[in-house]
Amino acid sequence: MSDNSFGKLLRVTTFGESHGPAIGCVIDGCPPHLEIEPEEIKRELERRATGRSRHTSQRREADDVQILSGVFEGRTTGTSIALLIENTDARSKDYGNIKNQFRPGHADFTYWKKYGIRDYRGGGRSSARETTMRVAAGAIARKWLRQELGIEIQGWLAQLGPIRTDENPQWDTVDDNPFFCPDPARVSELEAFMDALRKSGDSVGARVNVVARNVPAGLGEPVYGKLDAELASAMMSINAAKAVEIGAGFASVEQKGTEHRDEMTPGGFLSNHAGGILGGISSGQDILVSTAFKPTSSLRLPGRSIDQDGQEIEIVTKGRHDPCVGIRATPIVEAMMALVLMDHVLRDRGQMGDRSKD
Ligand code: EPS
Repeated sequence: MSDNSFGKLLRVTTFGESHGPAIGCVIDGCPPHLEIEPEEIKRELERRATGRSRHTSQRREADDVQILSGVFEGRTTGTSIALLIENTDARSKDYGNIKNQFRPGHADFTYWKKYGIRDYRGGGRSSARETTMRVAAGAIARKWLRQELGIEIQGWLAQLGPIRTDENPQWDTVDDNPFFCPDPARVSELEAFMDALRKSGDSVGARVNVVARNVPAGLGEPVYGKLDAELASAMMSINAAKAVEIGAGFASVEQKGTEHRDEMTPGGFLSNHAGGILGGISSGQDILVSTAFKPTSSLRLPGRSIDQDGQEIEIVTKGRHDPCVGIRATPIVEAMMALVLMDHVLRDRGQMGDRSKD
């Protein structure tokens, strides 16, 4: 059964292919009276877009968003919000030579195995172009969370290939460089690394972290709608995501209980190994999520593969690809955090009432 929607009370459905006429989404369940202008969505889209630095794909989309419904005189009306962005810079001929071939490490093999038909142009539905609509919808969720509960969401690049980037974070500098690196002292190293990588024709992975601050205790729906389970699912649904950690994550394997437990005092918790979630419910601490993105699989370096007839081939991908898709992932993980949290605030209110008015 196909599944292009997520969320329960805030439900987002996305549609569109990378080289189709347009991509779009429908957001159902946003409460009325939220002020929202296209420029506010556009600001977030610009942060994610390709072609804004030499370190990303050079495809140059305007990403002008049209609000087709659900907003009247600058405010949400409570009806479904439809957003549309036209694709204006697709170059489908770049894909002509691999239309019957599978890129190793790419979804085009499994899409073919599953559906038996393939939109080979730019990866079709499996393209990272799809993440545009997550960010558009996330801009609305982010604004609602800030206004309603003062929740602030901040993402950043934590590691690119071998380079750790968040040992000395200066949070107000994250948006000052094309990597979303929180440490200005590491930016020139990242630039040099990426320039050499791009020249070599290879790609690399990255780790992107996100924190949500001022999240009230009580969000999360045990046992199958735990907040951490749904955050992990949301992050893993992003293209190229390969691992998600909440709080201490895999490091908790080596921790002792006395180290991992977040001791409590009348003044609050003394640490945050739990990543702000206990038993699937937010504790009131910062929510910490870390996502690993694999190296991009569209490479101009030749590799061994097969074609749709199962014959051995040598594959070379042309086109304008990201040497590190994780560079553009920060706005996407922020958007997914916002969408999951807003859905959970609405779900919590459905059962428990409006805690902010207590
Ligand atoms: C992508 C390949 C490139 C990127 C695209 C994601 O597309 P194309 O081959 O059509 O130039 O530009 O990213 C976007 C267009 C975007 O807006 O994120 C891929 O294979 O995932």
